[in-house]
Amino acid sequence: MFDLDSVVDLDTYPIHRAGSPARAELVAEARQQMKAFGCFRISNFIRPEAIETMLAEATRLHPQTFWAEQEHNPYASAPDVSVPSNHPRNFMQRRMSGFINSDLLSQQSLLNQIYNSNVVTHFVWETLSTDRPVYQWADPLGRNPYGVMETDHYFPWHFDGNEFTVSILVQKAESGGVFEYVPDIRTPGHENYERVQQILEGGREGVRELDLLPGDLQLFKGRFSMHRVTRIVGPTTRYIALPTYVYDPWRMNSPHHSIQYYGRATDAHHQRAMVMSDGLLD
Ligand SMILES: O=C(O)CCC(=O)C(=O)O
Ligand SMILES: [Fe+2]
Repeated sequence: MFDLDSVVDLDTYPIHRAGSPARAELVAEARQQMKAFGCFRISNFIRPEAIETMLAEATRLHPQTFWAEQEHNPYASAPDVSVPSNHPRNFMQRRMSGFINSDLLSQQSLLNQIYNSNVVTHFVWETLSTDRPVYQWADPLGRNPYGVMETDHYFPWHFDGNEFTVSILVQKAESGGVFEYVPDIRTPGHENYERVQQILEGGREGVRELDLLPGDLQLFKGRFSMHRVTRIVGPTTRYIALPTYVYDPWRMNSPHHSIQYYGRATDAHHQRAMVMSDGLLD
């Protein structure tokens, strides 16, 4: 039987007590951060013992990491010959990073337990100030993987296939590995290619940095806020748990996106490939 209290510091952050003043205060603070910065962070949300257990799991699964060293555009979509070569859709960046795909986690995995917790999902939903329901994702590979990055690895600017991502740093790199993002640079129906191109070409206007610490909970809008992870310096592997949340639990990453990030696409990815209902590129 999963005990949320052994993982989340429910004494400080009683997310399980719907209606309690402490929870209402936490939700209000998270919403305020989300509105102001397009992202929020709750320090020491996950208990240190749980982080230890997650680190042991990630270390055990490390040999099964799918490593990518490849070029892709910020949408993880195929290049587009109908637009100029310097257009964001043709702006290729080299990524070196890995994932421990979600389907490698055991049922008892602490990361799976956190992800399957409806208390956590409900809390995530509430911080978003949205009247649309938010769900755990169907994507069998991308739903809650561990991101793995080693010396010199770099995760360039990109958008996610899912709307929202929680990140929980499990092990910090010695230096580098900083999460950078541009809040809400695109919105449904508006790609904002001009600003995206400025950032891809090195512009820093609107770029925010977040140097996470192990155990912090972060929530960001990966489908709308372009983001990256700066180059890893030093020998320590950076591990991060990445539970994802979506408006449409049935849809998955496009097969192209899934192959680039997670090394393969399943039959379900092919069956469910379709135009996104928000009209944005993958
Ligand atoms: O490692 C991180 O902090 C973010 C990873 C990420 O953006 C992704 O997996 O799509
Ligand atoms: Fe991402």
